[in-house]
Amino acid sequence: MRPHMKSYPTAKIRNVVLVGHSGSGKTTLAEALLARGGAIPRAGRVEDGSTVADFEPEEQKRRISISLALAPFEWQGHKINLIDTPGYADFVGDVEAALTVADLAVFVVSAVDGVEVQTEVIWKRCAELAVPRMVFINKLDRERADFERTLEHLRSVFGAGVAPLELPIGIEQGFKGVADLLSDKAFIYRPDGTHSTEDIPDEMAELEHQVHDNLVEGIVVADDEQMERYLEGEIPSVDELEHTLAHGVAAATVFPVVCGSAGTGVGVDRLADFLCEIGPSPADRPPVTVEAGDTTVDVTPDASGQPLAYVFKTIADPYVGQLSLFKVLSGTIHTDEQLVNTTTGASERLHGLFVLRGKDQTPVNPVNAGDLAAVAKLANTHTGETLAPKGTPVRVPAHSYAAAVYGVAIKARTQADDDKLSSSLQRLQAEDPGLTLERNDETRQTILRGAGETHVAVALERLARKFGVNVDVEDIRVPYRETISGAAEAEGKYKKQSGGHGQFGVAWLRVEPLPRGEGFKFVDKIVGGAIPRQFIPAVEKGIVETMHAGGVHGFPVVDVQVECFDGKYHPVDSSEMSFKMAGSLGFKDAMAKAGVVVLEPVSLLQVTVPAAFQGDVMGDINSRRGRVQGTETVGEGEQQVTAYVPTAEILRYAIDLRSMTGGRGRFTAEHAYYDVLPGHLLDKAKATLAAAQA
Ligand SMILES: Nc1nc2c(ncn2[C@@H]2O[C@H](COP(=O)(O)OP(=O)(O)O)[C@@H](O)[C@H]2O)c(=O)[nH]1
Ligand SMILES: [Mg+2]
Repeated sequence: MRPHMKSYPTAKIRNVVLVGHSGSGKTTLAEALLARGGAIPRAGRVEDGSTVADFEPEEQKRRISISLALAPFEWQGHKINLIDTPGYADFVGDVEAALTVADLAVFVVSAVDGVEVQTEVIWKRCAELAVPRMVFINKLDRERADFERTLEHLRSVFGAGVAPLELPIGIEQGFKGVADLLSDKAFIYRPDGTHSTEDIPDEMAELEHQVHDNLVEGIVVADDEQMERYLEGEIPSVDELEHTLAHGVAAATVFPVVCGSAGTGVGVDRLADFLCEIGPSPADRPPVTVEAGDTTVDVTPDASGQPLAYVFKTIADPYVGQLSLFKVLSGTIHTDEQLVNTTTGASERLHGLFVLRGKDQTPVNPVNAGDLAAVAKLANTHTGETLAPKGTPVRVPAHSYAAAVYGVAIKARTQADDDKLSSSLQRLQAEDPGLTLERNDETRQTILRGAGETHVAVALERLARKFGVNVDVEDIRVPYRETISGAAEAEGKYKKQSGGHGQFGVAWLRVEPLPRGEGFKFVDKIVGGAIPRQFIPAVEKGIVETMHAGGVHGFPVVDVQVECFDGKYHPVDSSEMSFKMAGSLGFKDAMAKAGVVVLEPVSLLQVTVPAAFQGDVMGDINSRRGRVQGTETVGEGEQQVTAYVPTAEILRYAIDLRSMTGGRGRFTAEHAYYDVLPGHLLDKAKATLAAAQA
């Protein structure tokens, strides 16, 4: 019989997300915790592609985490639902997804590299969402590891709530244990990851006492009664201190800092202890506010309440179908439960419930309020949707995704690839809503967008691996257009005499420019039957087709008014065909006489950066032919720069802004209007058109 996972009560569940900058050691720490908890026989290595969390080929190839991964393990009667997340900015969508179900975020910070950009970005997001936080200072065994510097860094960036619970004993190769500031004990580690409990070494006793006193003071201020006793000289017990501390953690006002090494195992078991002792259970968190029609309802993780599940992630699997990862917000969910997707209205039966660890599945039944589990083959359910009993139309507000700001044009390699492309991309989007897809009819390109270069590259690799669809990548072509700069008249004459009955039609046309964005206007000024009524629409049709096919430079023509004011016909030879041709020929001629200008799209660009980068960003916008419209202070020390910039100049802005600001900037860009392309750039614009037609 396959092993079953035990069902844990809400109070014994800890939903813990590991977050932080790429390379800080999250995946290695998850591995160490799983091994220590007995969930896996031994810890795998990121370098060998043998970890539980980085199981996808795209992750193993790059040696980075790309998707969130579940890594649950059992520890002292608790079930710790660890969620490993990517630290790379392109994949912040999965961090967002994990934060919607986590009750505690553990920030993994490298003692060598300190607080890095993505750590700051995610901390800020956690603060907005009021997610409880703690910090694991990692890599203390590494050369150039520095605990004090890292702690100072944490304090300066994250403020006074940062509270160290441990000090390292030894450093770099000599790192062998931690001093616990609450109990005044030293924990010295053996190679197998277990530890012995000893007295604090003499040489650090003085420092330890001082930090201990600070910590105790920091904790007791949150509790009036403890504070009073403390002022009278009584030191609360370790249990009492932990209790008060746990309240501060749940309220997201205190951020405990512990330390260790995911590589050597020092401090790892103690981190697991802390997660159980001071980490909030789902029941310790504020209720989740869900939308219920025009009002909202607060949901608490009550195991006897209505069954309610939130799907925070779906994984497209070509073999077993789609996997849906969910959190039980309330009630108890059993195998074969019949629920309704409150977004799509689809009825879904939850056939088999299981616990996911990396890619491994272990059956579980039931799943209690607060717990995380997975289910296969929900046909009509996507990321961010809610499952509820029939007649309970409640919905968890969906979380946001990083703007899809970097795009490439994709082209199916073969007809077989083309046939499967759009359905496969849709399945990929269901898994990763941070991807967008758009068809541009003017340039005849399909554009895939994501948060950055790597995001898009990974999406294409998944497309090939999961669905066998191969595409080639092309540069995005800018949809240039052309229009006229003056007014002119011309005669469009089509005459053909070939044997029997011929073709004959003449249309006199006057063209003049329309204001930008008006498109096309046809004015029928024919009087006295110079062109018979039934042929006038054909003249217009000939003009419209020519405008679409391209004007003097080959770009679609816009913003023109065409008046048809005279013409000639032949009672036998005239036909719709001849007047369509007359319209087309007359239009081309009139346009050439009127003078032509090429138009380029201009985007509204909004860039948000720390104030220190404002000057660089504005200078860079100017060098891209952009026009800054204004700047505004938004949030803490951040500036938002608004500008109009030619779209052709910002096709790779996602990459450029990241290198300009070290990943501290973000932006949105949307089409705003068309403007005249400077003459010296015409050849370049025509070259992209030529490439497209090649
Ligand atoms: N020496 C040492 N190396 C570590 C430690 N933690 C992680 N590493 C290494 O740091 C690199 C990045 O680790 P990884 O777990 O992939 O980081 P992540 O991006 O945060 O998931 C890998 O080469 C790990 O082997 C540690 O505590 N000590
Ligand atoms: Mg990782």
